[in-house]
Amino acid sequence: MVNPCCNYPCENSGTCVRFGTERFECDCTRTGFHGDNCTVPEFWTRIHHLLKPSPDTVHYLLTHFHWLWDVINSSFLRNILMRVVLTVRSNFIPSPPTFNSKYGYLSWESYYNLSYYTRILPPVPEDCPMPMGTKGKAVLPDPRDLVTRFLIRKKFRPDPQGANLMFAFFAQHFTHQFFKTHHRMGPAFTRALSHGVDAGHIYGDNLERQLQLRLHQDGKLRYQLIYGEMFPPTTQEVPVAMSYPSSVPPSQRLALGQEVFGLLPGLTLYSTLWLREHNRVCDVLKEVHPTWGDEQLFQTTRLIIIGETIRIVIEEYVQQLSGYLLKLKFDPTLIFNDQFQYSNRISLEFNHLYHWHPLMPDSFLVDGQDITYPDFLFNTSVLLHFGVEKLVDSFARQQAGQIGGGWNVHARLQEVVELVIKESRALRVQPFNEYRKKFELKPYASFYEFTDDKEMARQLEELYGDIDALEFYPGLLLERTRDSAIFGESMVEMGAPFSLKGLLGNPICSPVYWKPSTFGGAAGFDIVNSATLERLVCLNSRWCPYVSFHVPRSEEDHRPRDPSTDSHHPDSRDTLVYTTQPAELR
Ligand code: ACD
Repeated sequence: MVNPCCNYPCENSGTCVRFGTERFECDCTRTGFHGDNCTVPEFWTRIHHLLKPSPDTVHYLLTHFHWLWDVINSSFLRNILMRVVLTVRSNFIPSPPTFNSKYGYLSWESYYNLSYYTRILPPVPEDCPMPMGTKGKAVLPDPRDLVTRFLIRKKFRPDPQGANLMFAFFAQHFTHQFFKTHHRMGPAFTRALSHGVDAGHIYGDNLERQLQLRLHQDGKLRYQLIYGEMFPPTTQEVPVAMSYPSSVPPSQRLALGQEVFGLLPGLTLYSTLWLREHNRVCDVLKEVHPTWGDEQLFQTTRLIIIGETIRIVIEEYVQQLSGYLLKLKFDPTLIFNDQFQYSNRISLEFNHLYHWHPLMPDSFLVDGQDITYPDFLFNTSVLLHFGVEKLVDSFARQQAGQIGGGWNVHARLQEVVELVIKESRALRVQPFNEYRKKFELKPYASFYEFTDDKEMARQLEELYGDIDALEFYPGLLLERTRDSAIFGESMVEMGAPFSLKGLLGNPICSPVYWKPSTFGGAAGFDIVNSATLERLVCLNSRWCPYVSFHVPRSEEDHRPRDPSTDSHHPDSRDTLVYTTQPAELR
């Protein structure tokens, strides 16, 4: 007898419970619906649905009518709309978290065991007749074939919203603090046990690593000086485990918070910037708190770094990604009067969704030199050779790829993309259309509705047999993109809830923490409240390059920067050339 829950019979987030062999019941409690399949709306649900505009309408409004947004952004309406964005998005995420890859029903174990990524939808039951439930084919398409046919790049397609490589590397650097699959334990597990923005990619994901990376003096992190400039120390000086291939000489193995950040100069660049920022903030705090010891300076600086990160992510990174004309605002007080749980659990679906490999270009153009993948990967000398300023300037001027729409993944990344698909099968991730429903989007009725490319639709139909059997990750990457947008509807509507819940669910955003004393008083709180990508770079470099998450738009931005005239940011301190070196690093 087929498990009746394999049909996903419960709509509107109802819970399917099996009784005996043939019977099931949908638990519709607090879904706003009732009936056998939770399909009959209650009165207020009906009203709400009548009044609610479609995601496409909202997106259109948010990305058009400059004049209107100019008015809104400089009035009280900005705060009202930002509050709506935060609460509406966060409400999609169950909090406390629910399932994991082992438990498709609520259990204490899945709540309590932080080693698992959580799951928004339970796994496809083990006893279903088909891999995706009851629909589609008995055998899913070969991952290699799928990736080769629909995902591998033919010709580089830039992101129409203008994201650059500073954006792409930020995405990778920032997310690898909370996406850290524990490969030894398996794809269901994570090493990042705080499940959020904890700056573990700077300080390590455990205390032992953190203590190794710290200088134990004035709260600072260890570093090396090269021609008077601060860089991460080598693993010879700080012997933390890093994943470098044996070809990298010991003198070029940089010791970083995240084990894999030696992989790309863009990642070591951000690690260097945050290292400098951490040590700079320690100096600021020490000046106002001469009595504080190393530990308090370190801990308080870490909270400031987390705050700076969240501000940059919301006000610049998500701003760039969304293409919204509403000026996004990081202000935790906006939701202090709303019901909101200050906690977060990273989900497997969020991890899969965020495999944005199409962002990567065909090669890397640094200071006029075209660097190919083999010369770029694991080459820490790129950073040491060009320096922070030239790398930022170059990455900020180079376009990143469009994420959605298919055929835009560089061939070097083929295996990583295949791995996402293989993992999602091993962990029995539910079909794309089930996730569409979970996030209150209409499920696609056919492959021809899903993509405008008729040939792609035809082939997908042939491979999957049924639109309701299309997988989650291919669905997100192949869905038709919105006009002039980086990706399609589903990536935004599913990605935004995970993101905003994760960012605002951070303890520093709670009423208990969000006050000056948490950050060492006004000076520290000011650093959090004025953080920008430009300040992160220009307060920690010798001259101020072109810095942004988008490629140059204005003539001024196109102008080459000149080290002799583009000197420090006006309020930068004179600590950029480091002359003192602690004894143990000399
Ligand atoms: C909104 C804001 C616009 C959202 C646009 C796109 C969202 C798509 C994917 C995720 C985007 C950003 C991720 C940023 C931060 C992740 C933080 C996670 C913290 C644990 O319309 O609501």
